[in-house]
Amino acid sequence: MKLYYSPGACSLGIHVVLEEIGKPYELALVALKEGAQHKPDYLAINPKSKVPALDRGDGTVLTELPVIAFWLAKSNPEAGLIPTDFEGEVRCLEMLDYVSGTIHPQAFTRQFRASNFTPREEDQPKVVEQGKALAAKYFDTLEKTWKGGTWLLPSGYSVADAALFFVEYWATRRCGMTLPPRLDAHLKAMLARPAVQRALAQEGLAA
Ligand SMILES: N[C@@H](CCC(=O)N[C@@H](CS)C(=O)NCC(=O)O)C(=O)O
Repeated sequence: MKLYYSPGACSLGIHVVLEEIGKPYELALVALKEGAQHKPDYLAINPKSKVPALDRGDGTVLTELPVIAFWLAKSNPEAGLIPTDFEGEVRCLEMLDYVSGTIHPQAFTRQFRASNFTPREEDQPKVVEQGKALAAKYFDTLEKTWKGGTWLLPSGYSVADAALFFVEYWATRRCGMTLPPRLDAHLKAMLARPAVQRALAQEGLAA
């Protein structure tokens, strides 16, 4: 397997999952800041110009973080990264989707790439403010509806935790946010996991 990633991008969530699984894989750098995602070499891998993408080693490539996380968890059941009952699995997918489909684009892409949301440069600070407000609102929703203990789901650690981790990491390390108590404890618990520490170190990121 080969993970196409960029340091500190959402691909960090999949990097953590691969480290949790512990099977051999390669990392392939896609330097987003240099526009590598738009170059023909990478478009041949992922025509959507995004990371993460996972080459599964059989000539096929998967894209979209929730789908990659789901596939990795289901094809490595011994790693115990997804609930085994149907309802638990559905709740896990629900969380993956909330992080990747709502929190990532609405709260954080607004802050990191305001120009994607408005053609007028003078409106960009407003877009960033909206992103900050939405991040606080979404994290507050998670805090109030938290059903797990240390981990997000009551069934225990799962790929949903790896997904929540990358937005918590952005919030605190890139955006200077203070997380509500359960999420703060969750981030600390994630940072204590050897798999997370290895993924951060391999990407050259501080814990
Ligand atoms: N829906 C995709 C979104 C992935 C995504 O937005 N990745 C960002 C990095 S965090 C990216 O590759 N951005 C490059 C660009 O937009 O040019 C997923 O969840 O995997």
